[in-house]
Amino acid sequence: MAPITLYGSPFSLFTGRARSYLIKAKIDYREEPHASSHFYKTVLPKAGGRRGIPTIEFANGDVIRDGVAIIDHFEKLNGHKFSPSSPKQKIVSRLLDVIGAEGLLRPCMHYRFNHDVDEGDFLPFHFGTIYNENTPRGIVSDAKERMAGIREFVLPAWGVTPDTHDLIETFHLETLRVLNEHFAEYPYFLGGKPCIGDFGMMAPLYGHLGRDPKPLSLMTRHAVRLFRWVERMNRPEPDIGEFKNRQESYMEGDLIPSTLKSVLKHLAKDFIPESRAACGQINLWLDENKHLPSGTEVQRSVGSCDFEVLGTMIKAEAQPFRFYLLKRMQDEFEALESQDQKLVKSMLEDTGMTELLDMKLSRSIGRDNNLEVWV
Ligand SMILES: N[C@@H](CCC(=O)N[C@@H](CS)C(=O)NCC(=O)O)C(=O)O
Repeated sequence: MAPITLYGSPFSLFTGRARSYLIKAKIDYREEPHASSHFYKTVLPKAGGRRGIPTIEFANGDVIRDGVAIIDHFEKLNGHKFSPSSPKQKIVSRLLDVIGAEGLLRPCMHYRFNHDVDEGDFLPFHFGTIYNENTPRGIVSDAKERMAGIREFVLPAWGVTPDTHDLIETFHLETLRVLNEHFAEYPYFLGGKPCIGDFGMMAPLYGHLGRDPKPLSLMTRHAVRLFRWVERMNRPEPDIGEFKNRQESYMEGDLIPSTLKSVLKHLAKDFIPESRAACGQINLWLDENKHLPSGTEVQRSVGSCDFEVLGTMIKAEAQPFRFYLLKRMQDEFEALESQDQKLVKSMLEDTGMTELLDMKLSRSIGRDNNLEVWV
């Protein structure tokens, strides 16, 4: 079979998740920048007109836009190889996916734009490659101008302002610590092979936090076992040589080990207050926008919300996509037998995550023509 084309970029957060999946699933692909006339003329119209990476193109010309849809596609084809089937692990896999892909963007944006922006050509080079068709002043100076714009206008949308810098950094160091402790014991989140949640967590932990100069130096200094997980996730073999247990399977007995519970407990301190506030804001917006015809494209954000994390107030945009992913966890939970639901609930209680089961949008999100749409 001819290789598929992965439109992406080495420093892109969401490409990191899809790429890791393709590597682990041993799917032949070639990665290319999306700044090309072929992408704009041929791929973009089939991607619902929404420019974004990752997007993949098959040899027959079919296109899938969005990392979630790409992974869904291959999971279906390969018999859900990376989807655990026992109740607690199933839920934790979905939970890590949404936290990774949508809930850890503040440190990603902070370190990239408040620490690394003046670190030589590292970032301007990468930005240049995603916009390289229109660079009247040359790739590097054009990229620098774009990056200054992102710093000024995009960072606040994620809640990254001078008032929140200290919190973001302290929180991130604790994230490194708890993840490092987990990966000192286990090669992947759920044992000897990656689950969907591992791929979700690769989004922030590779492209930004495990690759940009400053956060990479923090990771190598404070969290070598986490660094090894990042490496491992980008290799086709299991890469678990330093572990005694070389079984390539999820932990037995539907175990969620205490090291993973500590990770979830820590992440809940940021993820829960933001999700609660965002859910309220999006539902308010949906109430005010009842007239939207079914099939309307879902915007990245619909207003902003305020919440408190460990004593610091944060204002960030409320993003429906978080709830598109969270619903997958809720759906899995609702499909469980009531005995299993009890086990899952008690595990979620231990980690401070129970509230997530009830955080629902009043209108659901589907997909049409490669776009997320209001149903
Ligand atoms: N929900 C999408 C988000 C993809 C996304 O926002 N990607 C960013 C880069 S990491 C992007 O494409 N930005 C606009 C661009 O580069 O054209 C996914 O999971 O794939």
